[in-house]
Amino acid sequence: MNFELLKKDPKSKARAGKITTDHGEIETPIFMPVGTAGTVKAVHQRELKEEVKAEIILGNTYHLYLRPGLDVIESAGGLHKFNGWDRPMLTDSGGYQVYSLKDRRKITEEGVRFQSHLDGSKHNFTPENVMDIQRTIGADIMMAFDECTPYPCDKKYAKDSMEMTHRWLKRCCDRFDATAPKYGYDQTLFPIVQGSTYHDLRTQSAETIASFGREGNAIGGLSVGEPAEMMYESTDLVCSILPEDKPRYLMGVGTPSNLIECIALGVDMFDCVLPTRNARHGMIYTSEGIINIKNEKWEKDFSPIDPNLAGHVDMNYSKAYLRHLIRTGEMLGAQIASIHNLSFYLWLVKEARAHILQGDFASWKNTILPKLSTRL
Ligand code: PRF
Repeated sequence: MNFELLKKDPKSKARAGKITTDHGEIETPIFMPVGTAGTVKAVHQRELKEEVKAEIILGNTYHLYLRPGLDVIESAGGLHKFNGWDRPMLTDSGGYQVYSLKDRRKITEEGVRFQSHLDGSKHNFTPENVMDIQRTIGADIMMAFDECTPYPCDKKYAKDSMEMTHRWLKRCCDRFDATAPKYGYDQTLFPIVQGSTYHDLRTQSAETIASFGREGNAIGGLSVGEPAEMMYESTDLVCSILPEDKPRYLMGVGTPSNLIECIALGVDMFDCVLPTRNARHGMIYTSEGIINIKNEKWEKDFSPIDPNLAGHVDMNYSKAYLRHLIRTGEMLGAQIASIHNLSFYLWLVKEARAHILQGDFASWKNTILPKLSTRL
C-alpha cells in the first residue's frame, strides 16, 4: 500500500491524499460504506461502483467468520472473489463487534472468548487468529485486534485496557509479519489508538501506535456515546501525534457534520452504518438538510430526493414516491434510500476533497455545516 499526501489546507488541518492498493486507488478523504456480512445492505456492487462511486468498502471479521465461515471464503478464493467486489476492501478485526456482545464475552490477556449471537456456540478470538482470519478473508487493509472501551469508562479500566490493546498490537504485528497474503495481492495492517476520553492516555496511545511504524493508523474508542465536542478534542489530539505521511482512519464515525469537522482535524478515512441503517428507517441525508421521509410533509412532494445530486435515484425518484415505498415496507424503498444516502456521503467527501485541493476548504466548511444538520 502507498499513501501520497497531495495537499494541506492552509486554514485547517484538512488534507487531500491518495492511497494505492493492489485493487486500485482511494482518493482521500474518503467514506467507506459498511458491508458487515460481505454486502452493503440493499445495494448491488454495480450501483456501489457506478452510482454511489464507492472506492473501498468494509467487511467484518466477526460476522464473516461466523457466516459463511472461513472454509467457504477460502474456497471462493477470498472475499473479493466471493462477493464480486474487485476494488479495495477493509476488514474490521472483531474488536468492536465482540465488545458489543456485552454479556456474551469474556476478555483476558490471551484474547476474547465469546458466544455467537446466532446459535450461542463458543469461540475464541486472539490477536494471532484474528490476523489469520483476516489473511483468509483477504481484505486489502486488515485491522489490529483491540478492545473498544465504553463511555463513560473509569480511568483505571481505560488505562489497563489501552495497555492490553498495545500488547495485543505487538502480537498482531508479529503474526502479520510472519505470515503471507493468500491470494497474490498485498495486504496491510492498521493499528488502533484507544485511551477513552483521557487526554494523557490518548497521547500515550497515539505515541505508542505511531512507534510501530505501520502503513496507516486508526483511531478507535470514539463515537461510543460521548458528546461530539469530546470526540473532536480526542481526534484533534491524536491527529497531532500520528505521522503526517500515513493515512488516519477514524472508526465508526459518523454523521455528515462529524465527517466535515473531523476532515478539518486531519482525518482521511471514515466508516459508519448511519447512512445505510438510517436509510432503511426513512432518514434521508441531503445537501439541504435531513429529511424524515415518513413525515406527511412529503406526501405530495414530487421533487427529486436531492435536487443537487446527479445520480440515477435522485434524477428518477421523488420524495413522495420514496415516502410511499418506505411507508409500505417495499424492498425498493430500502434500496433507493440506501443508494441515495451513500451517494450523498460520497458526494460530501468528494466536495471536501475538491475544496481542499482548491484551497478554500475552510470557507466551504462554514457554508455547508449549518445545512448538514438542518431538519427539513
Ligand atoms: N475498534 C474497532 N472497530 C471499531 C471501533 C473500535 O474502537 C469503533 C469505535 N467507534 C468502531 N469500530 N476495532
